[in-house]
Amino acid sequence: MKDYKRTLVTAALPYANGPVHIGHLAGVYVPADIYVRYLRLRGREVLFVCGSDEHGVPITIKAREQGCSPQDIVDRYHGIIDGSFKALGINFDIYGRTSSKVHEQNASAFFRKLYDEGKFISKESEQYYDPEAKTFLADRYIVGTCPKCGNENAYGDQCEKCGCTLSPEELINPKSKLSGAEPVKKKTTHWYLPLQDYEQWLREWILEGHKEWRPNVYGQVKSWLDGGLQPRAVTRDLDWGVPVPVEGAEGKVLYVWFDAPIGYISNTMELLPDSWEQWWKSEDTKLVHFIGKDNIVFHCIVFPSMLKAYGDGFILPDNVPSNEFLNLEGEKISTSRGWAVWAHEYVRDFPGKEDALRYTLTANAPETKDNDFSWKDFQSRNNSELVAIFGNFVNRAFVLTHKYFGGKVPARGEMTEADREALAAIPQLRLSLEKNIEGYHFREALKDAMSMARVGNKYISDTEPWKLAKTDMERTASILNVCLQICADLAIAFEPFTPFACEALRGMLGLDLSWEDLGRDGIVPEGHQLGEARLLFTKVEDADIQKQLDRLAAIKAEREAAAKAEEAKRVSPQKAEVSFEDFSAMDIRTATVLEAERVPKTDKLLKLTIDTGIDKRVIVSGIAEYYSPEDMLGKQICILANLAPRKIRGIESKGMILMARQGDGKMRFITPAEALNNGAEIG
Ligand code: B3M
Ligand code: ZN
Repeated sequence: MKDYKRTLVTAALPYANGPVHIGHLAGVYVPADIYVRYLRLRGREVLFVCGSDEHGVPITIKAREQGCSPQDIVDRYHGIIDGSFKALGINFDIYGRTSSKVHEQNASAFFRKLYDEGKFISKESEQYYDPEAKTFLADRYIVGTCPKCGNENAYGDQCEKCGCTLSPEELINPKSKLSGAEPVKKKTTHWYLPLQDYEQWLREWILEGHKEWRPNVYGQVKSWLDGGLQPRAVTRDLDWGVPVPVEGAEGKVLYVWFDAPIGYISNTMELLPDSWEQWWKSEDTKLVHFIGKDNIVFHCIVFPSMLKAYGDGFILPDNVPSNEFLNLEGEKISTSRGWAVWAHEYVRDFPGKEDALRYTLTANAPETKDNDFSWKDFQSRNNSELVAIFGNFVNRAFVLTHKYFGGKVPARGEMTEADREALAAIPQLRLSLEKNIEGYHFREALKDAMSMARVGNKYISDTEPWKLAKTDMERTASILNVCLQICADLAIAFEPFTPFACEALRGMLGLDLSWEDLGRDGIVPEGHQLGEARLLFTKVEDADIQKQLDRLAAIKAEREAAAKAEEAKRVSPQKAEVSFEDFSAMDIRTATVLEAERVPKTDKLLKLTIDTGIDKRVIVSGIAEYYSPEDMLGKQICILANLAPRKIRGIESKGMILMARQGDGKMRFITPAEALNNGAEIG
């Protein structure tokens, strides 16, 4: 394993077109922060870089939807996102933004160097153009009818209703989202990075050189390489982004996925204008990219190829620990459908419980497969683990030391086997915790820290100092001395995971603790005066959880109602043509309902006795879901009188009531615009 002097940690730049949610936190930002906190605790030189990704089509769409500028959108969400990270203790050294001047200059210069050195290929292609808005249209800007499901609001790249991927050519009746005009094809030139030229090098660097990368990352890279790399566009026809620094390229900007990764470098430049290169161009720097699985290709293939093409000593990532996805209450988190727990709303609704979210998202982290977040599990993690084990142990140790020894750390007498065993467990768990964090296995590392808390909690429960104090204060003193050593261990071991509680615990201990103290016996010296005992964690109440569940239920109900309304509008295709003769053979009449009753042992059938003007007869009809017998009494309806009679549930039914059925299945009987005589002929 190479011995690096420093570590540069990047976390994927969140799009500033909305807040971050727990899926982002679990996937990228909490694991990255755990890793950086651990390195800082160990005294390693580390830089933690992130920032808002402020370009790209989704931001321009959101701006149009909200009738404001893209800059307004990114200003709003950059602030919300930055505030969320700070509130949750995710402490970047810089949280920059790609709409910054530094980034525009840097990204532009980066592109121009590759352009001047002929690293791009240019291709003329035909793109969709809005003749009225006089602008090229990204696929997202084209809407039309989905050929698969008939959804009239499908996008040029995807139908959100049936989930199929589309190209604008496949849309039926495509229209521009900007002007409603029908898009036309127009020639345009763009530049491409010929990724295929880097394939062999990527194989050697990753498939040969980084077999230790997570299987989901390694596997995805391998399948991309085995699938054969294609040239990737690095420019776009858009008016929001970094302008392409080439004469004649007006109206074109850098493609967001070319521009954003350079944002990592720009943010470092902004923070360290004189020394950024030691982080990005020194072999003594270990570079680690924390991302979600949908960003693997950009961080393992595209960005490294860009850096390789640029040369100038740029380093490549030593690892890209990408997580899978987190679901919410069994469903995929979806920004567009509002199915999410937004970080800033969590901070508002659960003040003082920032650790609880970090802890739960780490304990359930989707490190090797998608995982689920449920509010019940969150409550249980907080109440049964943080409060009942970690918090309870520390509280008992402090309260009893204050009660019996005035808060002074008591002397430790003769050690027993139980004392030695409890203290000896910590250094063992420390080794495992270190190995797990260094290997990016944060769920396992958290279990090691929790095991230390369980050791302490079991030790105090087994030794029961509160009972012993009645008869053997000396032994009580020894026990509490051991407990306080373990409290200090927890303050160190949990710092990467639950920083707020550990800050409070360090305050209560009144000690300056370093990672090297973890597991060292005697870190809490005899006679040392403890601070007041405070609860490190408080319970999550049922009512708090219910409020969140109700919020999600309301979102689901709204979504289902919208889907039903959408379904209701769906019109089935016209049936095959019939001749006038065919139609004339049907004898359709007005009739009035004289009696109505449910058909026993059925949910859907009503037995109606009607006056057709020709005769009185019985019709059995499947309308009980929509009408009660009382609803039908006295109503004038339309019937197909000469339908061959048939037995339904033993009842002879002569004819059929004409019903109108809409897309969602809702049915209504047909009645003449005004009352007519029964038997009036309908044609
Ligand atoms: N803005 C995040 C995403 O795909 C994307 C990351 C850029 S990191 C350079 O959600
Ligand atoms: Zn569809």
